[in-house]
Amino acid sequence: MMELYNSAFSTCSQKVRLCLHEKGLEFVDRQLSFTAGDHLTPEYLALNPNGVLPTLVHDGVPITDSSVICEYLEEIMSSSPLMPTTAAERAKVRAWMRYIEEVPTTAVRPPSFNDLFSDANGALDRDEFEAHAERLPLRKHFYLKMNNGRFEQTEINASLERLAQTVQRMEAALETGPWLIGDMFTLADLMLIPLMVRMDDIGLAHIWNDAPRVTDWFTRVQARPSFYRTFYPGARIKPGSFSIGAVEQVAEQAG
Ligand SMILES: N[C@@H](CCC(=O)N[C@@H](CS)C(=O)NCC(=O)O)C(=O)O
Repeated sequence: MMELYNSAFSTCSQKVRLCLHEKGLEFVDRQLSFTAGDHLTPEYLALNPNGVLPTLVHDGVPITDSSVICEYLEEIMSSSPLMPTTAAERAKVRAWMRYIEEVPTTAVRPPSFNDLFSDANGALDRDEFEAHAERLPLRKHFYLKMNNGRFEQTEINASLERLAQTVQRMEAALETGPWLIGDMFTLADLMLIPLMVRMDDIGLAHIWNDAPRVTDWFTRVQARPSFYRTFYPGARIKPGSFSIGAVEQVAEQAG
């Protein structure tokens, strides 16, 4: 039995939901609320001492970190593979995964936080805010960079530069597409989907205005059944951005 402790709109949770749906695996959806502090309770910290989502519990064993969970699922479920057959190609996927963890996953956070949580974080006075940050096992210093609930423009600019680099690298890799590693849809593609969705939702889709292969790739990923199962109503943060009809239309067009 698999249980996924996750949140509808957390990008890291979405990575794992995509992977579970790609593999057709059933799971119990355990939704936690950040605002209620569900990720910081002693019970959850016993599963994931980092106090972040997601965590997969498989037959009672907690598995943490979205990339690790996806590789774990790949190991235990060989059907619908998301890793290539040769060691050299698997190394390429892993290199993408490390890059994705280091660059776009961290870069998308400051603009996301400014867009999504600045009102809630800004409503706290500095003492309350620091007390909250103090409770975060992994993210205290990340939170403390915010002032009045917002990251400074210099931080946002650095994020935008790093996200643009990601898109440029995708555009170059897709020359031999349709996927990042050639013919096969792999964990490298999968890990980027929630980040691109988030960029789209917070008004950063212009970053791939001049990247036609990335634009096509983004249309193709939205045609996969795993996409609309992962981004169900409420799982995207742009109001009204989700409509099953629109996604199905994209799927039809993509054939
Ligand atoms: N490396 C971890 C990072 C997980 C992570 O940062 N999750 C975010 C949601 S996407 C979170 O739980 N943040 C908690 C917070 O901001 O307090 C993974 O990929 O699972």
